[in-house]
Amino acid sequence: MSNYHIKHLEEYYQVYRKSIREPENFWEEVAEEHFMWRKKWDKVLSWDFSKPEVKWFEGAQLNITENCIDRHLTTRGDKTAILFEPNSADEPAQHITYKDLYKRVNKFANVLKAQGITKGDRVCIYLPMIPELAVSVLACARIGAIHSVVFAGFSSSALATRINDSDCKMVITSDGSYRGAKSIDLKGIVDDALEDCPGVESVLVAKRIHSEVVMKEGRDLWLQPLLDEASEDCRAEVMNAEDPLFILYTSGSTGKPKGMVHTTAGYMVYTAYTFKNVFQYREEDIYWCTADVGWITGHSYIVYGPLANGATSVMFEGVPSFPDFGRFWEIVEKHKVTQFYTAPTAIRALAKEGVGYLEKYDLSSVKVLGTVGEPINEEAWHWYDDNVGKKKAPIVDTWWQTETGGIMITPIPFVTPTKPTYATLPFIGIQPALMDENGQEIKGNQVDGRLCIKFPWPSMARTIWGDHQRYKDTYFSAYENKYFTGDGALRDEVGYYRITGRVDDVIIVSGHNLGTAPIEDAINEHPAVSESAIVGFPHDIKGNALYGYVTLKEFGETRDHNNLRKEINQVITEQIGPIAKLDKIQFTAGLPKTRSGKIMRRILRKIASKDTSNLGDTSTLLNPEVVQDIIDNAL
Ligand code: 7RM
Repeated sequence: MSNYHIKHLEEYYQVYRKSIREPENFWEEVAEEHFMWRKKWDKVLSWDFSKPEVKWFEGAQLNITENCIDRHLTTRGDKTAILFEPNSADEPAQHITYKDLYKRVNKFANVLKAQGITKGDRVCIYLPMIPELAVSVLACARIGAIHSVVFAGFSSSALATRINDSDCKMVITSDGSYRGAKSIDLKGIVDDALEDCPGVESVLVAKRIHSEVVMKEGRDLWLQPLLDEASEDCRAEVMNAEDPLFILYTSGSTGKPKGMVHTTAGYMVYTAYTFKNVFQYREEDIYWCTADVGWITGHSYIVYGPLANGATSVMFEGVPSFPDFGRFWEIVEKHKVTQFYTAPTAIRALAKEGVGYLEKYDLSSVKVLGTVGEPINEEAWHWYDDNVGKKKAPIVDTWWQTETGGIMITPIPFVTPTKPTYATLPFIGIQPALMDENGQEIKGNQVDGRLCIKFPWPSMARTIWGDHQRYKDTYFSAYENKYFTGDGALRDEVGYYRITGRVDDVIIVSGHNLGTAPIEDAINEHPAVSESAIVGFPHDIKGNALYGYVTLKEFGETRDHNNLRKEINQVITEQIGPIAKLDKIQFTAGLPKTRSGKIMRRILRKIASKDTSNLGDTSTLLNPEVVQDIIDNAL
């Protein structure tokens, strides 16, 4: 029996049981048979969730790029590794073969070295979805530098916070980026950010839109001339299993973003193994994940997981609506995409435009459909199933997190019978638990609770950069000896899981996680604002949208409210990015607070969702009179 490729349900249960009963033997076999090691491990796993400390494959040595590139050269050298589809449908696609990728990554790695980057240094990557993004990620990994990719939709101030938090020495960016009909001045954003980043010594700039940019003498360098001069060979740095591979920031419910640290061997093994099974990947497939490499989905399932399997991974620079809402389907037809992985928010946005855009294209190549990022509603699930998969391509609703590194709860296509809105069964090696309010595990089926994981898995984040205590407090303190996900879930009569959503103050808008606190902090910077509270409310396309309750200082009251709304969204755009803009802003005389001064978001959430029939217990409120006023003026 092959543990690596699961092909039917009986086999899933068998392999699952083995992975739970003998996790070390199980993962050792997977690691042994499918990867290239410079040195094997001394110990498969050691762990202690009370510290918390988790180590996989301790003592092993490897380089992940040898697994993602070098070892494919003899068997797949001329196969396309990255299939780049540009923003403009008129610009030709680029087929980057494994041989090409090898050369490009090595050249880039040599440029990094020549600029003084060495093992353990942090490099911030702020690039659009162009090949240089994947190449620079791999180039860092080649020499053991820790990459920190920041999604190129974040503002200069969000970028600066992330650069400084992990003390990045270098930033890799481009002159600008294309996004549909627009272009964005990325270099200008980097320049603004670097005003506040004294630790950055150099900036490498790729040319994408050929705009005029200011190059700062002694700091900024054009990338291409350096690459032209660099050698195509770069020895891969020998890394220890637990050496950090990358940092990726995710927003928490409070405080600054958390730099999740992922390490090398476990991350590689788990992302490769999940990729193979969750997408039932086969050699001749053309796999496309529409995420941005700026998010964990892009790290694990555009770059590392697919390349570790020698797959062809499509990388799309553009947006689903440009030049029109048929773009995704045009690309599927053009490249005969076999696996298509996207977010519910994209599905809803496309569904709204009607099936006309789909009908123009031949989608018969599609075998597997995937979703990720937020709960998928039943209507969107059926639309996807009926119109894109024509009821023949199973939908894998994959639940996971930046922190988990890889897919955790998911159907295996053609193996697990799917059920709309259910992520179904835990993946191999994953031990979920539902917990009640009192910290007890809820056993049995047809129950709901807070979702935890009871046992380590290879790709879990090991810490928060620079703040291990926060890692412990956030994930390992709510329930003893368990990883707490921050999500609620229910388990149905056959043991299938349905993720019901966040139980903390993180709101997922169009698949982007937004913490309420940083947005409130941004709003409160506006001189006319006294205080604010943000809640989510249901939105047809975005899943959730943001509703802000804002109280003004006295002089603010005399200002034009629509202008103020614009200014508040402007501050948010500057501090965080346009993704965090508020859909609705209600100016209120006060915010409902408990006697201890906590804003009662529960009430505000209900008002924003137009569900005021039962506001629950308001007896602990310090100022119950504001509630009626807020209801009367709700938007
Ligand atoms: C991969 C990713 C994590 C949060 C997570 C959930 C939500 C993700 C699903 C989902 C329901 C899903 N990482 N989430 N996938 N909710 N069904 N299939 O999205 O760090 O950006 O977000 O996203 O709340 O905790 S993430």
